[in-house]
Amino acid sequence: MHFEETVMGFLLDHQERHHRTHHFLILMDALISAAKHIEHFYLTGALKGNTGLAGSVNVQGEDVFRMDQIAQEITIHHLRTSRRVIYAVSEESEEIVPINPDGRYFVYFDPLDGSSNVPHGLPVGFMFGVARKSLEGEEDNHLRAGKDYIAAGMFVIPTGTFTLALKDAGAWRFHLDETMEFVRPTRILLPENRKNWELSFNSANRHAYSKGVQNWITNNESKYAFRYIGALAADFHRTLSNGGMFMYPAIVNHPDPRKNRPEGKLRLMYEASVVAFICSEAGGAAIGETGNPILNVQPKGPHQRSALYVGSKPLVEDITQSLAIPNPPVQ
Ligand code: AFP
Repeated sequence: MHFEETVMGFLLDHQERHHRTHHFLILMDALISAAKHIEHFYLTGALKGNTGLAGSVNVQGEDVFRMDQIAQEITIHHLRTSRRVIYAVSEESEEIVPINPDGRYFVYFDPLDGSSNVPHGLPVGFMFGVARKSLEGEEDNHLRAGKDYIAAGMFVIPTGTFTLALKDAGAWRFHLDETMEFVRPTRILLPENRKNWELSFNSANRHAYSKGVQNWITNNESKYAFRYIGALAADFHRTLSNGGMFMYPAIVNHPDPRKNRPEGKLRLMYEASVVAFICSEAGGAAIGETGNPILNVQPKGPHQRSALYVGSKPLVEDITQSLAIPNPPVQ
């Protein structure tokens, strides 16, 4: 028989080797339990009538699905019982959720990202970033920039894959086994060979991107395969494995100016910073619309938005040149 190393065994070893506390393990156990619980509900979503709308809108003004509510309830429950979390920021809650003043961590999460896939039972993400409270001196700010996260991860539900990045310790992928354990830690490094690199963006928006980005796409699209699932965790999972770039540029040239999103669409704390952190541990890079590193962006609010270009360094560096040009003519 062949037995695999579990995620908990991997993390225990990691903590011990770095002389770290058990608190992080308890938090990780809570997040992993939440993900398995969400996965369970998602798999039976259609049969149990849970794939429809809940009848409310969230803080972003978007329709909330019943599954969004279920995933939020599950995650908050597990974070509470861990007793290790001070505050949580969730896509599903306008206000920052106070959990336990004696906790040690801040968790920023989207329990079910990629809602348009929910009615079809197609992949969605459970994405999270973790920061630790200041252990010396006063707590300055519980809304941390990505560079101050200590870990970030994404479960692609219901595919049984989990990617976890640990500060200065790499990005790792795990798979769910038949006993519902995440096993087989596998180091993820973006491939340097361009052979399988892919581009991923919502092509329906391309004429609304800045002229620099439109030109870049025109000059580069034929060199790479193109894939788009519509759920960041699933699309970025491919980018990490195959190399290339995922982007969600700012919308600045929409024919209906009211639909412009100069600040970008994705949420900084639980989408852009999460994948930027993972990507950096996998040897890649992530920038915003002005070419600024996503990891350096200090959030001003829990639900701040951001444009995002993330993936293999040569592509991210290359598109930075196009972002720097104010508004060149489309070629
Ligand atoms: P929802 O959770 O509101 O569906 O948003 C998902 C998401 O934030 C991200 O996961 C996708 O990459 C992106 O939006 C898809 O957006 P488009 O539907 O505009 O392509």
